[in-house]
Amino acid sequence: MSNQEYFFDGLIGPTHNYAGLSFGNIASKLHGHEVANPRAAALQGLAKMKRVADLTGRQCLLPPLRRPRLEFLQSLGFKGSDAEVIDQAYRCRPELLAICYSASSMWTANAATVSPSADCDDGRLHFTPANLQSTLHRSIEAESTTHNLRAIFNSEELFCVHPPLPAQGLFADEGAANHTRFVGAGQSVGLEFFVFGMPSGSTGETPNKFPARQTQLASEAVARRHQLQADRVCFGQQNPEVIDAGVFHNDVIAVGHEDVLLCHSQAFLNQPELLDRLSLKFENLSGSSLQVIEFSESELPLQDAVSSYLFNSQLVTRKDGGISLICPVECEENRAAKECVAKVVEGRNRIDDVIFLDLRQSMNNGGGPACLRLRVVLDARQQEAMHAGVMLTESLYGKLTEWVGRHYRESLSQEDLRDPSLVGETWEAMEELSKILDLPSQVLLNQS
Ligand code: SUG
Repeated sequence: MSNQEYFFDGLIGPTHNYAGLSFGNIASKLHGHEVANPRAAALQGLAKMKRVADLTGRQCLLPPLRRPRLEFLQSLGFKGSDAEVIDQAYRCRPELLAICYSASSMWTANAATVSPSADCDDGRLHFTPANLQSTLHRSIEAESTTHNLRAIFNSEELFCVHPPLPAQGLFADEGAANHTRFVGAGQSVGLEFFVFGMPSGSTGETPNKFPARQTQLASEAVARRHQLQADRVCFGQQNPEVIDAGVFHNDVIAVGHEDVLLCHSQAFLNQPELLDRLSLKFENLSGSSLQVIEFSESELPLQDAVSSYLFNSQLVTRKDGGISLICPVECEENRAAKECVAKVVEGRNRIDDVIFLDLRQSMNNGGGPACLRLRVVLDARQQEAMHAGVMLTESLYGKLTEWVGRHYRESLSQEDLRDPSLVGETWEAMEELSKILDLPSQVLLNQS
């Protein structure tokens, strides 16, 4: 067993809903206040996990965070029984109730930034859970995510789960959605590419319309904490114009895997210079060249890139060594995106297969295949040491689909969030999940 990349998808929680909470995320705004189907959402997510498990044998999951987070409402002055707190919040500020119910932890590309031990000076695998400062509903994920990662990767000798960065705008951090690791064939040390939207200082170019959710200061701090030498790191800035067009995370406009980078020609600021710098660093580190597959505005207009989520496809190396591109079905329905997919698969590169998946429940909140997974490269000892209960086996898949069928509603509107019976229903599901995943219920319900 050598170093291998594992995919940790977020198990979609029972309170998945459309609250229109993410400013700058076009799908979230467009579908805000529609009626969600949590059961379909979870089954779509599990079907993706099963497909990747069959292709790679390396699929795991992260549990949903316990919702509603009533402590959040209590900290804002809502008092009384659970039912009273919920009722007051709904009547006074329904958006605060939606925040404490959000299932947004499903997008585990935002759970943390991960540096495999081969890249880090102390030889440990480093995680920095994202503080998700830019949106209130996501900022309440950070503490519980840290807790869960520590329970799953529970060896200080092999893993280092840092606390999130300071909870402050200057350190706004959205995790692996703005981080890509490239590695040459047969190599263990990789080049870590950090992309930020907000430069430090007062002179750089910034978006006008929508927020930049990742700061340069945060990306630099994560690289420092993870003990990455300068030859293993490259920093770049997102093009502010694409942020204003709805690219709220870099993984909406670029995806990298092994020695391949697939991106739009407008993804980055000063793109030609940045890609030269990235390619040179990669060549110096790995002795081989980086394959950049770029689509221009005429091949794929920015608007189609954002609506189809082509660049949020997931690239996975299969057991047979080929690479599959896992796209949302929206790419099959968009003519320009479909043509680009065909070019990728027919081109001279290792991506030789495409799979279109229906992830519409997540997509309608702006979360595609790549948003739903966190990549963790583990060596043999780390594979042995991590909590085995989160590995998606055939049997776990069966148990989880059955569990979803018993506990999840088929319809959840904003109005439904005021129903106090949703609290008990959800917590009961989480109690049972802790048994299925063999994780203490104090961990899943964060009662410790
Ligand atoms: O942070 N949507 C998420 C989508 C995250 C996608 N992740 C990556 N690109 N890696 C977000 O904007 C919407 C929730 C709502 O509106 O109900 C939301 O949080």
